[in-house]
Amino acid sequence: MFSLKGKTALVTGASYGIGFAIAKGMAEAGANIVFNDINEELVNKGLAAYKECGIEARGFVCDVTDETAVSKMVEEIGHIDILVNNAGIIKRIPMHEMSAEDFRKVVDIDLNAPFMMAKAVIPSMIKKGGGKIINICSMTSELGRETVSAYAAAKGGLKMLTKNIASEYGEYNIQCNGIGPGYIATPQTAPLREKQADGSRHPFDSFIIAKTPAARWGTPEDLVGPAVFLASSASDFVNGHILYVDGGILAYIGKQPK
Ligand code: NAP
Ligand code: GCO
Repeated sequence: MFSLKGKTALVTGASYGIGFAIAKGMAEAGANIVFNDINEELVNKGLAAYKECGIEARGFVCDVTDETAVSKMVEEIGHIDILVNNAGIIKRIPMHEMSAEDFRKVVDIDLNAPFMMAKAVIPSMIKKGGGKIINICSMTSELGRETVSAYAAAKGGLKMLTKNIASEYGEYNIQCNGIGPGYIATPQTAPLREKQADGSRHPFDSFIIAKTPAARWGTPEDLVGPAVFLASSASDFVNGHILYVDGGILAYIGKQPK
């Protein structure tokens, strides 16, 4: 029931990071992988990385905020059984210092784009008798923190978009669920883990370790099993659920500082 054999999975922003790990895991479960990224250099880097893992992926240059480009890419791919809305950015700026343009850019990529991607693939999923949509949400779909107002607003919206797609298209055997990663060691969080000048841990690194029962940062590989589960027939009666893969952060008040 966890096999993805014969399925076509499109993972957005998957040249590296979480998207790459999820796509690689889905390929190992039998899926045919298609991915996009924002420029040719990244797509070529991704193609080479997939090839190194023995995966013949198809790559597209497509900015997920450009609806015309999204429609063209989806048309070129043909039927998509599994869509993973992974592409995303964050801008860490105190809200009162953040420009409206920066706020809009984050919401455009992290919320508007998953809407446009899902809108593009759903008609074919309905025709084919079903499909799987997985939106990559966040701890900030539930919790806020300083400097991430746009990102939290977008990821909170993405949680509700996930529930609404589940509600509107469940009758067509389309399941739409979210994955809410905890703090994962990728380029996106690298600034939060940088060693200090004196060689000590970044304060945020220590903070996250104290806030996570697993006492570690997650890795992109930690998300593969949950993603394969939500992409497979094993989750055909799971719909509108946000599966938090956070090492227990959301369950834990946090360790008393020493
Ligand atoms: P990442 O390392 O920054 O990778 C994001 C990918 O999305 C990059 O390949 C990026 O390309 C691509 N992308 C950005 N804007 C795009 C656009 N307009 N069109 C197409 N592709 C675009 O991020 P990550 O850590 O792997 O995170 C992946 C997803 O997980 C994001 O949605 C993120 O919000 C979410 N997430 C991450 C964490 C974490 O702790 N890392 C936790 C929870 C959720 P560029 O290289 O050109 O930017
Ligand atoms: C931040 C981090 C987080 C993670 C992730 C947590 O600055 O707080 O980047 O937002 O990326 O979303 O789930």
